Amino acid sequence: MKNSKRPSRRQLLKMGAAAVGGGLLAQPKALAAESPGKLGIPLGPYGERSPYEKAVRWRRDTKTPETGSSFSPLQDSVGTLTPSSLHYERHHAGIPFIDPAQHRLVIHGMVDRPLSLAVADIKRLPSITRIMVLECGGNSGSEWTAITGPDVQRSYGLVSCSEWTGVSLSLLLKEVGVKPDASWVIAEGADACRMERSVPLAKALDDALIAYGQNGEALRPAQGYPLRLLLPGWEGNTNVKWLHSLKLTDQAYMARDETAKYSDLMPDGKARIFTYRMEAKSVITFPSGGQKLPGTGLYELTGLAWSGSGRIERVEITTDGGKSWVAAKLHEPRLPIAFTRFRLPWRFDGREAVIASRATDETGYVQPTREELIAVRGTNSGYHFNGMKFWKIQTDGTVRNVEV
Ligand SMILES: Nc1nc2c(c(=O)[nH]1)N[C@H]1C(S)=C(S)[C@@H](COP(=O)(O)O)O[C@H]1N2
Ligand SMILES: [Mo]
Repeated sequence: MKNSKRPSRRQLLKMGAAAVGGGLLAQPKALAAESPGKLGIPLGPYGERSPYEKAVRWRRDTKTPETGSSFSPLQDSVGTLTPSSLHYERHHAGIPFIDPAQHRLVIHGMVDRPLSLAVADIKRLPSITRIMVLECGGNSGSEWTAITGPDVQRSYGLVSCSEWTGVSLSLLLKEVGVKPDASWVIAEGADACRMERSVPLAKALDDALIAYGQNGEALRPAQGYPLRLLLPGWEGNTNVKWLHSLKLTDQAYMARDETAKYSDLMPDGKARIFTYRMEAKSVITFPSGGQKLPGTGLYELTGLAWSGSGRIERVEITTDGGKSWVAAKLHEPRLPIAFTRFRLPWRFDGREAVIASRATDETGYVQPTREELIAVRGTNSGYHFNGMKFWKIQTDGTVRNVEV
């Protein structure tokens, strides 16, 4: 480490003495325990994390364990990528078991040359890779009616960020020759419910991806192995997994998941439909609900921000319930439609503090308060909630959900 960095580091350790002092004293002992003399465990063919690491997805108990959602442990996350093993899951009919050698993607309907592609065919085409966030349209939906999520995982954990690799859908559409009157692509999955969504042709030609890779290896079965559709910035549901059919049409299908579900019932009784884009959102992951600060002193407030419209431009943090805001430091690189981690040093002096974050994206869109959102959309909908999240740090250091 460079000499110039030392004073600030020492100062930091001194300021956080309550939290780290014990650790420093215990260090010589810890080093002794690691001294040579005993062989470690053998090398393994596929990696595992340390048995000391306990972060897991959380799933509400349901009568049918094959369906439902599991939530990413955002409170335990560091950096900006979600390990594939902790990616949130949302399945309407369980995870199908698909042999990639048997699987095919059929592109048909209003096209000149229908195609049936094997996974191996798709892997021979020019590939692209992008880091991208995926968020369920229902993420934090419980916040519409009540501040019920006791922690950040259960309230905001239907979102994850991975590196995805695959083929541009526009390339495949060029191959089949889309007829001039076609305006929609109906995507269908090979799971038991044959989940379908209607995708406007413009989006399919713009930045849609047919992915086979996730974080440097094949997609996980839960994420759609062997092929899934990815629509950057659009609600999770449109990102059809186990993709086996793309049909070009001149109208939307009005499928279950774009009419009865994933539409927003407004206060006047009308519904917003095809509300695809996930707007800017952020949440503080530490300290967050259910955690306890071990004492007063210096901490780093940190969290995640993302936007379906592009890059995160700014994140501000309040520690006084929204009266004043300061700019947080943003980790680089800030990729469009990806997690951006933010942080801010903060001293807990033992007095109650109400904290929240507010994200602004590159379009200038500012994450609203829950009240601002409800004023426009009412509380009939369970979808597309992107309001701010307030946590209350109590005098004893415990952190709770709070309604501000
Ligand atoms: N075929 C199929 N695709 C699907 C689903 C599904 O149940 N079946 N669930 C959708 C929903 S609602 C979401 S939020 C995302 C979840 O993706 P993940 O499980 O990889 O996180 O996939 C979408 N694609
Ligand atoms: Mo979803």
